[in-house]
Amino acid sequence: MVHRRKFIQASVGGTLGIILGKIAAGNQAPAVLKGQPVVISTWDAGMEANKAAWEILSKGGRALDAVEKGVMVTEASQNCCVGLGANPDRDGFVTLDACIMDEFSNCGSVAFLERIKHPVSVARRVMEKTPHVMLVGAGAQQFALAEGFPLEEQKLSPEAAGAYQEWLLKSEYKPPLINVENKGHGPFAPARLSNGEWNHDTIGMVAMDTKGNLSGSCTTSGAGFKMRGRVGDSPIIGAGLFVDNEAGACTATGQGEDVIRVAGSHSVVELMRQGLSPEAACKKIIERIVKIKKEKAKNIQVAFLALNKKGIPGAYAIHPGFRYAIRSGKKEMLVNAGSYFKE
Ligand code: SD4
Repeated sequence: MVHRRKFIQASVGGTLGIILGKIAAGNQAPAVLKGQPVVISTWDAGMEANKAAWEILSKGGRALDAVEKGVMVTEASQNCCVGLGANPDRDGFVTLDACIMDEFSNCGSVAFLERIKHPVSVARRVMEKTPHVMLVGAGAQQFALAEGFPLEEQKLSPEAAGAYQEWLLKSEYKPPLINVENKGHGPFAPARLSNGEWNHDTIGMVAMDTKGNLSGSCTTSGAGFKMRGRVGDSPIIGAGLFVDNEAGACTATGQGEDVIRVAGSHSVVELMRQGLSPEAACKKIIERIVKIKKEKAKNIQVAFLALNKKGIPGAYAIHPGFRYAIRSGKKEMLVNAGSYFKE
């Protein structure tokens, strides 16, 4: 019986495809057939990360494995701002934050971690091998080494090294939380790489597997030239990531301080529990942030990306420009999210 049902789902997916067409001007999230695995992740780098996640999901693997392997691609890419080649803090050190959460509400997190290539995997070890949820700084590094993760040399990408040298010219000794010049996207605006690709300092990913179970991960180098010791929303369960296997999953990107103050991802998931669509839930929490920040909202970017239990994705941002990658069935694409401000 179970086998027969699985067969029917598979053939429906095979015949019709899973994701439907290109995104129209309305920025509609693509429809996904119920019962099929799906992975979504933030920004353009999500396309490559989703490929690795899809390798696992398409073979019936667990969403937890998919979201770890997926974001490891971004962490390892020297072409990206997420891992050890990313923008350093104001003292010149790259410090990394990451977390992971599974369908049983198990979760693990590391913050202010230095010289470790795959913080998301250390976060998973915290989840699986310790009685704790979060390890930070020297303690997190000590745990990583004890678990066999090698101590790497920090090697800034040419873009990060250049940006840091430029920042040093003025050396404004405060975290650049608000930056009006780049139209309100703050220090979290995507950077154009020399190869023409757009790049970002964070990836958040959520996935649903063939069993309908949800998991999520989030990994970042945080705000460029931040104060030493600054930790954003990304490694904080309920802020940068939240998974509830009954209600849905959500991840956040953008100015972490403003995600933390509304317990962003948790709030989005609770609204999905109450029946809101993923996009409507993301929009409500974006509106809450805008209300709190008042005029300052014009100068910050925050975006949420969510998936409900039916495998439907949705997203919303304060400003235009946020997009996410989706992979499901045989198709893959980038989707532009709607935003509070229209330009
Ligand atoms: C942080 N939320 O550290 C992260 C940064 C980010 O796109 O998402 N950038 O605040």
